[in-house]
Amino acid sequence: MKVSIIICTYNEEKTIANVVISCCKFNPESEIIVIDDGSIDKTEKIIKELAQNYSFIYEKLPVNKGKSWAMVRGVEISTGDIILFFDADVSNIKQSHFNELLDPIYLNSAEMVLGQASETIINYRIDPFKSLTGERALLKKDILPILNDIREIRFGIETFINLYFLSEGKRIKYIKLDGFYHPSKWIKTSPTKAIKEFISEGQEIALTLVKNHNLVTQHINYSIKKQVNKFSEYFLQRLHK
Ligand SMILES: Nc1nc2c(ncn2[C@@H]2O[C@H](COP(=O)(O)OP(=O)(O)OP(=O)(O)O)[C@@H](O)[C@H]2O)c(=O)[nH]1
Ligand SMILES: [Mg+2]
Repeated sequence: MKVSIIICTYNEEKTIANVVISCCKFNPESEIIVIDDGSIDKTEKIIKELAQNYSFIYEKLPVNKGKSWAMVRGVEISTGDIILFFDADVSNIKQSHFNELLDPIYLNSAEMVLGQASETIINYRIDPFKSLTGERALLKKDILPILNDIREIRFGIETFINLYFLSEGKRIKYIKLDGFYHPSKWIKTSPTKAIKEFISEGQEIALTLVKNHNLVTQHINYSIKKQVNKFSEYFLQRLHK
């Protein structure tokens, strides 16, 4: 199965080169797609220089459209069967991280794999935001039906994808990426900007949850049904003994 790695970037001049190089170097067989979400820093210049030595697809959106728009655009132009979304602000990327993210999909032991940086300010075990990670692998065919629903929901996209997969009863696997570093926005920007971004992202996520309560209900129904089935199987087995 062919893999398309989609890197969405918005003003990540400090980290973009290393992310693109790592993706290319560790995945020579994969298609690498960089969607530049209208960056106004040195991102474009850096990427154009990289294109002389590395092979990847680069598309720049004329204006900033938000993370979800960029991710959907990446999927639309991808040709792989497996999609691996990869944030552009991360570092300490190792070959093993790609294997860990992709193997469960190859082996059909999960329909979506969510990678979590070990190097963040919140401990992996208790991080309430770990399901909103930017490193996620899934089958393209599973995300195609919701492309139009997620295009404009900006930072609500991860919440929507998670809810959709849960409501469809798909298996989600969490993995810890050892050594992988993801800077929080409190480190990336000034405190005022970080607070502003935190509030607007929170609103986008909350709005996604409220608007898609049907998916939440569907997931709850699915979980109840699964539990009931498990119990009935257990009792039937006991009865037959
Ligand atoms: N902030 C932001 N990031 C974007 C946008 N479009 C694409 N991105 C990329 O999406 C990825 C995640 O963005 P971040 O701002 O780091 O958000 P996050 O990692 O989900 O959130 P924090 O951990 O709270 O910082 C990065 O690779 C960005 O460059 C956009 O419109 N705004
Ligand atoms: Mg980030």
